[in-house]
Amino acid sequence: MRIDVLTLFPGMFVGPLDESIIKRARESGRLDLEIHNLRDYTHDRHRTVDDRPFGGGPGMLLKPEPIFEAVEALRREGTRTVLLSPSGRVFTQPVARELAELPHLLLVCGSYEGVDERAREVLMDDEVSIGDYVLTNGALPAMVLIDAVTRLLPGVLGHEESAADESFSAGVLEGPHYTRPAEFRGMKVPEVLLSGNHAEIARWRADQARQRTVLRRPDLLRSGSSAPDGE
Ligand code: 9D3
Repeated sequence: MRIDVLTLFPGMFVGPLDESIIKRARESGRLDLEIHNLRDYTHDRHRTVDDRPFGGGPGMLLKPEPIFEAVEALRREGTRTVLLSPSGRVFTQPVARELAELPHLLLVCGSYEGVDERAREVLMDDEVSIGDYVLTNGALPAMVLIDAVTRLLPGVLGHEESAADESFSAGVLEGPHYTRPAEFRGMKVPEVLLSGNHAEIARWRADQARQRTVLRRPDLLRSGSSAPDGE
């Protein structure tokens, strides 16, 4: 998959996307990722990307000209142009799966108070928020999206990791896990896990997961759907 990112803060993307699984996905060619500076698509001597809102009000808006130039230069046939914005549809695992099917994402990071409505209306195919809290700009949300989408691309995760996903995320939280030693600072691993009784272990785990979900995320149980990841 090809992903292009348009941002005012390209430096924020250095580091997080150069580690671990994303790094491997890039090295193997399964993810082709490029970061672009919106300022490179300006023509005035101050490289102006923002301006004050007509009608007044707080903050600044991204002006349309650089966004139009950049998006028109970077998109092609089959591109999904996605604006990261607090007003977007909320990013969930089903949305990640939907985007992972596409050949090319062009992610446009919102900044300041937002973008000129004409750029949103004409250029954006989709608009995504990562949740109901206020961030300073759309760069971290873009990285969250890239991370969630990349691990779904064919061949990026090992078979064990991806299979684990399917069976354990069926609408409940995970229960507790333990590794060696069997006793640590007086704290013992639950006896059942050492018993070798796999049917009883499975029952215990399912019960622990259900209890934890009732306590922490009752919304997951009441939401109706029993499909994996809440689809
Ligand atoms: C005064 C209204 N604010 C919206 C709640 C304005 C505003 C705040 C923060 C406009 C943009 C931003 C910067 N945030 C993003 O661009 C953003 C974001 C977020 O803040 N939370 C969750 N997801 C996202 S995706 C992009």
